[in-house]
Amino acid sequence: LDLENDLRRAIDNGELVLHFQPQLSLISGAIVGAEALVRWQHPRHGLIPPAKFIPLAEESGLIVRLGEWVLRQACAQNRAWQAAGLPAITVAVNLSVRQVIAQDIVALTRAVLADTGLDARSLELELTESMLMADAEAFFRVTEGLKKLGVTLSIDDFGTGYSSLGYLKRFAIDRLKIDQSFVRDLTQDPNSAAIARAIISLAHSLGLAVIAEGVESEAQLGFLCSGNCDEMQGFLFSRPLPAADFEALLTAGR
Ligand code: G
Ligand code: G
Ligand code: MN
Ligand code: NA
Repeated sequence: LDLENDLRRAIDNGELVLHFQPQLSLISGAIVGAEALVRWQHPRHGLIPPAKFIPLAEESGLIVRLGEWVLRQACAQNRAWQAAGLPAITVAVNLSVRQVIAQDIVALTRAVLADTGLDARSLELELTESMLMADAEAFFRVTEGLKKLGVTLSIDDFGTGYSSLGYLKRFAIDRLKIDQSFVRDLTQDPNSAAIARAIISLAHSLGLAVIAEGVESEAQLGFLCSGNCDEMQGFLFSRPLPAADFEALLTAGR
């Protein structure tokens, strides 16, 4: 099993696929976004989840080409949905530390938006606190550059990093994604509930929007609604779906 060589070929052979997980407004109940999550349709091993190959892609440097494919595919797909007259949504793409350090992500994003014809406002890029900790100067340049393009920027897994909160006002961040670990324990653990409440309050005080990830139960949803969280994403509403299934959901909600 030589996954690294296989992965190199997979990118060229069209074995990567994107799944899309709906993001819902807690005010309107409408689908307002989709997180693009990559999977690998391996010819012999079947569908491989990203946790099995993203780390490998990062170590080998393949993450640059993989990330470029994901960004291009996600933007092209969202543009196609818009062209088909479906309700306008934002597509969110995960960036990894290695990608942001190893390539000019601002130039790439500018080129992909131009090539696909997608409006920058229909693209969100998910950054992590680990990027900021790896290289604060690069993080500043990248967030400024992406902000100038008009792209929405979010912090993924918010609350799990070790960075100071000061960066939230220094950098051009638009949204916080409350990490799944806090959402999971929301209704059993008073500390997780307090943290989730504090993140929502912090976000709103700074003029940022906030989305909860990993919502699996009605009880969690109720907590988040009464706590004024803006959006939710999780298995309660839908797992990440192949493009055709996501499109059917979006069409049904039109
Ligand atoms: O879809 P799933 O829950 O299995 O994703 C597992 C992890 O893989 C998540 O942390 C997610 O952020 C990451 N991931 C999924 N797709 C991408 C991608 O296109 N690029 C990067 N860098 N990470 C991704
Ligand atoms: O790290 P990131 O936030 O990008 O990871 C997203 C991952 O979370 C995806 O792999 C996705 O499949 C997973 N995920 C999304 N919703 C839920 C959920 O409700 N419960 C659990 N356990 N995982 C979820
Ligand atoms: Mn994410
Ligand atoms: Na996350």
